[in-house]
Amino acid sequence: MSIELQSPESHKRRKVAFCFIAGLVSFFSLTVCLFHAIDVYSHERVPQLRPLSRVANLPHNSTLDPSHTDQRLIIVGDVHGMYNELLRLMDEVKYNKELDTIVFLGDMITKGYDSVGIVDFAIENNAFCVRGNHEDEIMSIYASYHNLDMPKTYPPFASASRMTAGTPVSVSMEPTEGPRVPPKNGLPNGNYDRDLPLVKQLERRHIDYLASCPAILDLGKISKRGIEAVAVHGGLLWDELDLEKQDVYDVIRLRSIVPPDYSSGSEIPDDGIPWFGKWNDEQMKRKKENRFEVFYGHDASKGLQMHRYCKGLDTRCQRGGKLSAYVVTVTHAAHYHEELIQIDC
Ligand SMILES: [Mn+2]
Repeated sequence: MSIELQSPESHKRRKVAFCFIAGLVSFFSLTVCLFHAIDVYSHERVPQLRPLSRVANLPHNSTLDPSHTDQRLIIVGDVHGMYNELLRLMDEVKYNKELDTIVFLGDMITKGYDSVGIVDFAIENNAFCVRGNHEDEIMSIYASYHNLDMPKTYPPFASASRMTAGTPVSVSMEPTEGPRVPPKNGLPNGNYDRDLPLVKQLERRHIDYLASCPAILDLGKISKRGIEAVAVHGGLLWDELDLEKQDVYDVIRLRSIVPPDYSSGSEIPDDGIPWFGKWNDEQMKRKKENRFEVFYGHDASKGLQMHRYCKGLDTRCQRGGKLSAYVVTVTHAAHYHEELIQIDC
């Protein structure tokens, strides 16, 4: 048995090494703490999301003015992040930023490959929008990720507001209520795992743009028939004349109306009957001044729908369908031309 004696030099070297390692560990811990602190405090600095506005009007300078020729409204169905396809559609309609106003019918984002690109395009081109269920879900996930209050998505009542370039102003609201359907994991029907990578890519200007999209956008009297037109993502319930009193949850998600009286909605495509058939029939029974033509998306299972009082433009681009635009042009004083333009995806 032998005992190895340490020289005073090797003892000192060990002390130095120990101090060095201890210092490294402390430095590492401090860095980790610092990153946590930055994470927490940067989240706390993010302002709350703007609550959903129920009804907004397209501002006068963006609504077709019957005295100005060549102005156009380009109403675009569900894009779902299909950026190159959107650019191809804009080429096909010969989009002119000076004369044309674009309206997106919701579900601009998720599923496709470049949702951020779509929102950037919308911002750069002062496009208008309505909120789709996918924008709604992204709001919730964004709020959850940034420790914000859950967006007050379903206000029971809000007065009409005006929008300027995608931003509604002077929105007044009564106190709000939560989602009508119990949220899964605190989120209304969102797919957290699928959508979190997109949420992380969104900068504040993107989420502010999406938050500015109202549930219902009143487009004004844009047809030669002099009928008021509105844009929504899902649909409208035929038995409620007042747009302000339409149920916002339905407006964003409606696909069907259910028996016995067909006055309540469902998200399931073939639950009862399609909302738009009943809507179309009921408009004929209304006085002309109470009729609405509805442009909507959301129901790819029914595909393109061209009825007198409702036009469905979700043609499932993200699954190899088409991307659709309904283009309304003032051809000469108080004359309108309407045309469906599609591209293959
Ligand atoms: Mn949808």
